[in-house]
Amino acid sequence: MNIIELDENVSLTRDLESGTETQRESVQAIIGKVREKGDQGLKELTETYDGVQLDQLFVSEAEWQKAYEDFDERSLEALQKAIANIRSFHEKQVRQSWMTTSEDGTMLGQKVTPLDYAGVYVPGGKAAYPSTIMMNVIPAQTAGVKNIIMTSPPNKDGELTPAVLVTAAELGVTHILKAGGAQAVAALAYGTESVPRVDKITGPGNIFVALAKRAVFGQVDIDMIAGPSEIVVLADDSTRPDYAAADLLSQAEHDEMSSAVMVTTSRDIAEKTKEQVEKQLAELPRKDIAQASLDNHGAIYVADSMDEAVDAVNQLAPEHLELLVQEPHALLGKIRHAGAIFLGSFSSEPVGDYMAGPNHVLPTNGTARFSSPLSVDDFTKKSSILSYSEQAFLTDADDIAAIARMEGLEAHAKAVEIRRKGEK
Ligand code: HSO
Ligand code: ZN
Repeated sequence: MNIIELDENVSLTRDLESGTETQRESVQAIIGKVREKGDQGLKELTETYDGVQLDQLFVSEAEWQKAYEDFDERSLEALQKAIANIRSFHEKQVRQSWMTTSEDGTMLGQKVTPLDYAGVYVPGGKAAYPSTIMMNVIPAQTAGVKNIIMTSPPNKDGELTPAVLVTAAELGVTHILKAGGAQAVAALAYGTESVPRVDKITGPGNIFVALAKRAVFGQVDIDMIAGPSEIVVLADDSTRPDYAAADLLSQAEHDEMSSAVMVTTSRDIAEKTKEQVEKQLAELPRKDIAQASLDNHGAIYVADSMDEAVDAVNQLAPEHLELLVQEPHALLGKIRHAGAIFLGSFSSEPVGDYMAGPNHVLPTNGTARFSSPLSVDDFTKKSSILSYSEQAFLTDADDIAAIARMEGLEAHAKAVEIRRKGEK
């Protein structure tokens, strides 16, 4: 990890994979096949890409039960505690419908309605994270979505991991489709004989999943296309280098493309953190991934003042920001752009990944400038409500007609005037 004098040009943004021409073509072909052949197409594609012939597309009762037998009590308790915390946080996000009534009898409002169907994609293999299942399913359930279809690619034996099945069961998910890649996204977007068409698809995935989500956007809604994880640690001369290093590594181990950055006002802390990173890195099972991430996308920036450091943080607009400084709460007001802000020595980033309650699906690649964590709002939509009394209508009618004529839209004006004159 290099120690660099801070200048104005800091950025975390990396070129996001937009896929090759061949990948995009194959995604289109896969979507086409699922649309044309439904369940049969899905099965054929699962055989081709996952190497398994499935009789049943959905997880069976017997599979759910076996998953519990293969799962230990300690892990189950941890999951249950996390689920309770995440639920209680998201319940605070629920918005009520509202209506205002004026003296003339006008009623105006907004009606909030949950989506009917949500589809949650869960990657296969080692990246089938229980935490990500919770973070996608809970906001949907809290919003009031009645039908949640989860989908995840099966292994060569046609199975999903016990952790995925138990997490889903603990959440109350009842439908898990055994499908991955673009074919799973296509099935959710268009529906098949056995897979209902959903209204929105969320969840992370590889490049094929990302390309497929982009391709079906419009047919259905999608969440953001999440980029590799990012962390920025803001440090002063009070920061413990061992804590800072451990937290940087926690995100660097996600992916070679992840980005772990420190911005500090103290050269001494910069040097000690660099040493700690090297020492702790050597012990990690995923050291190769973390090393590659730090080599290509990691840095320790030294700033002349806290104001300059905060400006840099806002420019970086990181997914996760840790304020590992003496007075974190005093700085909070100055932070404008970050997906999640962690204050003080004990709010280590993994606290947010797993347990605290806020969502860990966060804007990456500088998009915290304009977008927000995944939330209950992502699984609802709003309808405007308008109810005019005759009195209110008569007050506004001439003005409405005037604006309509400004726009050259005579039928609009007439629709109002026909009522004003009381014509039959
Ligand atoms: N830090 C990741 C989420 C995650 N971490 C899942 C562990 N498991 C992106 O925010
Ligand atoms: Zn993480």
